[in-house]
Amino acid sequence: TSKPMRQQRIAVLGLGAMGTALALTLLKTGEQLMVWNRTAAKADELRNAGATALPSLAETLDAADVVLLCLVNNEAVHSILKPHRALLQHKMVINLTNGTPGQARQLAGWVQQQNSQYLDGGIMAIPPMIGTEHAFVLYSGDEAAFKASEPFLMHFGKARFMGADAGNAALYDISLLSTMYGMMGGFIHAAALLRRSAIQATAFLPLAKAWIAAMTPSLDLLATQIDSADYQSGVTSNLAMQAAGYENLVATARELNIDPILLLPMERLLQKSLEKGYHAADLSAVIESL
Ligand code: FVH
Repeated sequence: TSKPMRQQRIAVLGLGAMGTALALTLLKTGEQLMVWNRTAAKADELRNAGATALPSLAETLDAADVVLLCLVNNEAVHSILKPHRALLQHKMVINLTNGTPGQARQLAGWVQQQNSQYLDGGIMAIPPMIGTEHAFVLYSGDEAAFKASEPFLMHFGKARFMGADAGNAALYDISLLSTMYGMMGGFIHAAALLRRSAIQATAFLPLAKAWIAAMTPSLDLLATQIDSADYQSGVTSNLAMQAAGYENLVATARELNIDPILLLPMERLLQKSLEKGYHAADLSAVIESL
């Protein structure tokens, strides 16, 4: 008779808002889980939910097959793993900490030197979304590690493998966050303008959402123009007109004594684009000035 395969022992390191959400999700799916956090008290909730919290990081690493990290940044990841490098032999390291593509590649190289597999991840969700249909997580690095861990990774949200380059997940993650911060920064600036007239952000919200939804399809044309470097094809709103209109965004902020700091980089890019002769092109042409 053949022995049943031992279940992989997963350790979640980092029990902030996100690490806790990840660990609770795995516990709900019946995974045997070890947890560790620098501030030990944060493991209490998970211990009560059925996780094992060993007294030290060394004991946790020693007992784990899969080491899943979710810390504040990659400096913290490296700083906790480095002193225990000898315990990382033949493990699977899954790092869901936000970082740069370069950091992910460096960590991948370092983990491989310890004879372990490295998978980097970018979580596209906030903690309450983990385990819901709206969450997705981007992974890159060791494909065999991804395939082997997919059965539990899929519980966090849709799991998408972005390629063998460990930096890819971070590249897409940062690109999506850049898109998000542009939108949120714009909304916060708008709310500051409206507040001058005692208009609540919540009252403005329906209009803002309708406008964002109406404008989202225009990304299709922008993307096509960028990929072809033909910034004039299909243009309906030329850059000279947009630059003139944009001046009113900055002027309105100043008129209302609102710092135009969030608007100024785009104003500068529009001016640079005009200097380069892109008067008849679309907004996509500003990419040439980045
Ligand atoms: N929360 C979110 O909305 C986003 C969603 C997308 C993904 N991010 C990234 O997830 C990582 C963790 O974020 P978080 O929300 O869990 O953050 P915190 O609640 O602030 O917890 C931070 C944990 O990191 C530990 N930590 C910090 N410094 C160190 C260190 N030098 N050594 C060891 N651990 C460290 C901290 O421990 P403690 O302060 O409780 O002792 C927490 O466990 C992050 O990359 C997001 O960008 C979240």
